[in-house]
Amino acid sequence: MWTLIRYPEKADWKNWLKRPDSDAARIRQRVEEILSSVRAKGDKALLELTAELDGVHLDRLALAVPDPKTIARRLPAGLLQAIDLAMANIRKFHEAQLTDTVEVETMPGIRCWQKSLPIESVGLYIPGGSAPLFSTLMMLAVPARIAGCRQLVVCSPPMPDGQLHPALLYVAGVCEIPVIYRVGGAQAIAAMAWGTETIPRVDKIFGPGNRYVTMAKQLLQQEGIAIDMPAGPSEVAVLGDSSCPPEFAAADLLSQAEHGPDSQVILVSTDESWIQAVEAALHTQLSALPRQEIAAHALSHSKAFLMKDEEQAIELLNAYAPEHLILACRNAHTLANKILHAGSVFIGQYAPESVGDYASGTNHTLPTAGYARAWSGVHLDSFRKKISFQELTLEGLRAIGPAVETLALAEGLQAHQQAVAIRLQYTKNSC
Ligand code: HSO
Ligand code: ZN
Repeated sequence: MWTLIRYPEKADWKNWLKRPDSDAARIRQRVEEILSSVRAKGDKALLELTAELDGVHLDRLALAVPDPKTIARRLPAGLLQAIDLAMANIRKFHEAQLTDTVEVETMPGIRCWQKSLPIESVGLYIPGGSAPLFSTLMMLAVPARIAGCRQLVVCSPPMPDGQLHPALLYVAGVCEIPVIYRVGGAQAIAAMAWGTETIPRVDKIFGPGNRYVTMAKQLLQQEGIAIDMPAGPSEVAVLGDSSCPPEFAAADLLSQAEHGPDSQVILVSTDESWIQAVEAALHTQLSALPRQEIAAHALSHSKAFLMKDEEQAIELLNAYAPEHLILACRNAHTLANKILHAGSVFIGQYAPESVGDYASGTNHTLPTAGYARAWSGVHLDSFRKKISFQELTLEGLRAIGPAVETLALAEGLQAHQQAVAIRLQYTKNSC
């Protein structure tokens, strides 16, 4: 089980809150090998790596997405309804992020505006492995379509039989994605970054993944490809007290722990007996989970913090900057205003992380590993870029010109000054 840390000294927080980072050098080396193989051999490397790493022998990567009505017949009605409900909420929340063009007259005769435009081609990486995360396709494809992206290139590792999960195909069909490329891992990221014979090159790559995928995204970012964020192993922090049944908190911690052995879960409270009750509930619930081995592994490097007071607890959580933060305590709503660094916050005991993972409407692609200090989770503008425009009348140039000339000369950039001066000279006698 986890390590319980009672009243940690502030000087030790950093150490306690460190994310595990073993093997980084080995992972980097392996990813560099994979990247150079994809660069040199394109599709051939992708097929070979899929055989070697996923144990699936394919003769081609592309799988055409059937009409959603056809795939719907292969899915239970309850699952279809749940997907439709989730997608409707994700659509609502992301459509609400469509903002108007910003336009300001900064001075008479000087009009500045900013316009959002879709990123033309986006790559969506959907993890597979032990659990096919078709919900990630809902989280990425829905906002990409709202933003108006022209091309959605989707890569996901195949299941052992070489197929893709029907729910993944259904979501793709609804989002009008004609084809999914059956490739995962660092090799999929490389393929989307550079393009291969069959996989188109994209402008920006989205999606979570294991440490190989994350490393590939980070290495390729250095070559100029845009990425959503350096998302790594999933994590949740729960701040709770006796107002929340310990079973709820235990279930939330396990929901994150079951993602993978390297997931991180953290419990914070000012009440030691409540922490002990959560631990007891964890034992009971863990033993009934199909993925108990994975969850137990994740719990073995997780931590529970007993804090002196609420203020310290919040300070610790801000220092940790968790991907998900659940406030299952009294005054949760007020405390939420004190949160400065987190990917997504769940307020009150009736807001489990699972609802945000799947269906409430918020995005589940979030910054991990403390990146929430400076990065946002995926949102509509992740799929758009902004262009600024300006238009000046002669009156505007006359008003602003002297200031620009002074600034340019102060920086020693005479050609800049000249670009203004020449116009004012030419138009001296016009009105
Ligand atoms: N908690 C994951 C997202 C997810 N959960 C997908 C279930 N499916 C990362 O935030
Ligand atoms: Zn999850």
